[in-house]
Formats: sequence, C-alpha cells, structure tokens
Amino acid sequence: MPPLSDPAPQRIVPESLHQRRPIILSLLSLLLLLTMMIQPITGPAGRVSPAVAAAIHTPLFDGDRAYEHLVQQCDFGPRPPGSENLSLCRQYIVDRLRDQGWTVELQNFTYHEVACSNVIAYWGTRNATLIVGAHYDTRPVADHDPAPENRSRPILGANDGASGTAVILELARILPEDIRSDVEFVLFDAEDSGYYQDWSWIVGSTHYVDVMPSNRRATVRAMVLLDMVGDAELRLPREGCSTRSLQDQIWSIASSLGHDDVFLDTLGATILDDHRPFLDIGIPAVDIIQHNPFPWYWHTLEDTPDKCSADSLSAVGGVVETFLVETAHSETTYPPNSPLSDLPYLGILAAPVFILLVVIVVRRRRTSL
Ligand code: 1BN
Ligand code: ZN
Repeated sequence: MPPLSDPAPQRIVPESLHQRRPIILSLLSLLLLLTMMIQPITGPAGRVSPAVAAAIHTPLFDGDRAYEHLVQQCDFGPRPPGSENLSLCRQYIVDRLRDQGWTVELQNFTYHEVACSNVIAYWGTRNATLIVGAHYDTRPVADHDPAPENRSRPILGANDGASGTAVILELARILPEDIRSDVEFVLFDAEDSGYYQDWSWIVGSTHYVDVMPSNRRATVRAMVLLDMVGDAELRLPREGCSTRSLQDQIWSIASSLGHDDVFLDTLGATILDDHRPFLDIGIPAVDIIQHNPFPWYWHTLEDTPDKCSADSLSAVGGVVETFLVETAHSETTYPPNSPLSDLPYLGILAAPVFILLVVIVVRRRRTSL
C-alpha cells in the first residue's frame, strides 16, 4: 500500500485546459444536439428527378371557373352545420359533381342532435387510392372579429370553406378520365365549429375515418386536404403534421410550375385540421393551408370573395391536378414521418438538462481525481 504522503501519479493536464474541460464538453454536447436538430426541409423525395421534371404535366385547371364556384357558395350566405344555407350549398356541390359524371353519395351523421353530411364523389366502383378533401361548412361565429357585436354572427367563409371546395369542383371537371377512378373527393361537414357551444373541430372527417372499412384504410395511399387556399396574397408554408415525403412531392411540383412564391419552403405550424384523422390511422396526408399567419380576416365577417383570387385558386388547383396525374398510375408510396423528426423539439427541451448533467459529471470526476 503506498504511503499516504505518496499519492498515486496523476495525469498531468494543463490547469487552464482542466478548468475549461467542462465548458468544452458542454459546447461539444450542444453542438451534437444542434446537429441532431437540423433536418433538411427537403429530403430526397422532395427533389424533382430529371424524368419527372421533363414529364411535367401542363395543368388544365381554370382559376376563373373555380372562383365562380367560390362566389356561388357564398351567395347562399353563411353555411354553418345544420343550416338551410348549408343544405342548399350541399345540393349545389352534389349537382356540380354529378354534372361531370361523378357518382355522389351523402354520408349522413348526427352530431349534438344536428344532422350533418359529408359529400363523397367517386368514379365507377369506390376504391380510389387518392383522396382529395376540403370542408364546405363555415364557422357559426366570427369570434375573431375586432367588433364585439359581430362575434356571435356567422362568417361567410369565402376563403375558409368555399375556396377548397371550389378547387375540388373544378378538379372534378378537368381531371383526365383515365385517372378518375383513382381519385375520391370528399367535402367534409362540421370542420369549423370548435369552441362554439360544446362542439369539437373536424367532426366530419373524424366520422369519415371512423366508418372507413379496414380494407379501404389499407389501400388509400394519400390524402390531400385543401383549406384556405383562396387568398389573393396566397402564402402556404408547410404544415407541420403533414407526411413529409408527400408534402415534398407536392412542393416540388409547385416549384416546377413556378409557384415558389405561393408554396413557401418554410416550416409552419401544426394545425388541427381534417387531415389529422387520416394521419391517426396511418394514411399519409398533407394539409395545404395558409397559416403562420392566418389571413387577417380569419374567423371574422371580412372573409368575403373580394379577399380571394382566381390566380390563387389556379396555382393550387394546377399543382394538385399535376400531383394526381403524376401519382395515379405510379406506385409511389409515402413513408410516415420518422419519430426522429420530433427530435428538434425534444432537443430544445432536453439541451439545458443535458448540458447541466455533463457539467455535474465532469466536476465530480475532477474532484475525485
Ligand atoms: C382551419 C380553418 N381551421 C379552422 N378554420 C382549423 C383550426 C382549428 C385552426 C383550430 C386553428 C385552430
Ligand atoms: Zn375556420
């Protein structure tokens, strides 16, 4: 046993380096966490392969016709669930879809004693692998209106309700016949009544998914949701819950068609919207929605047709049309987002705790040496 006066030989570390070691280690761990947090917005699926770029489809979508559908819906007045206006608007939607040869079914359900109906359009037998959806109801209260006396009145929903529906009605006209059986259109009821009385959001899409048979759930490859796509100054960041690989393909098509100014390559927020029930059962889904910020007139009495434009509807319609044409006869599948894509948020939360732990461990080691 060595004498007490003769301590075990120590590694000789320059004093300044010894003192700085916890800091260096902390900085290195922080660097590691930051590296984990950085994820490219555009993954490999987001790049346009030369073949796809060369074969890019020239859209037939007519923005003026879509805008006319938007105005026609607003002419019925506000269209909250259960209202006479919504019934008339529903009949307008059904008639326009049938005019174009689609088979249309109403999926009726009752919520809080109010009769609601999703409108479903398909071609031939109902086994499409691609779903395009939008809500056609409008918010029963303008609770974001600056004037308190307006906040209990229902909104017109030119952008929030009519715009996505208008794009679908025009898509139903121009979609090439050879891909129609690959596509199902769904107009959801009761999306926009959350916080009104004791209503929830996304009631119609939740019902649609609840009654979807398991064989159908397994065959649907993608769901594309259109919500608030009509603003004249349309800006669409990437919605945060959407399936990234599917979103990459759509944003890439938008870029090829020259719509980078509309389909922004920036990450927006996660939105509680009609795509969520699909994601919850494992169907890849993307929400194309103006947000971050929502338009200034969102959920106010100012959501009227003059805020919208045919050009914006045309940009979105052309991109979705191209997506459907490109995808219908392909074998493309969309892997779900990896759990690692949550790392940025986990990293932000965990970083300070992690650094503190490293400092404590290093200090302990130093004092025990
Ligand atoms: C979209 C359009 N939404 C409502 N109108 C979905 C939404 C729900 C947005 C809650 C923000 C909060
Ligand atoms: Zn809304």
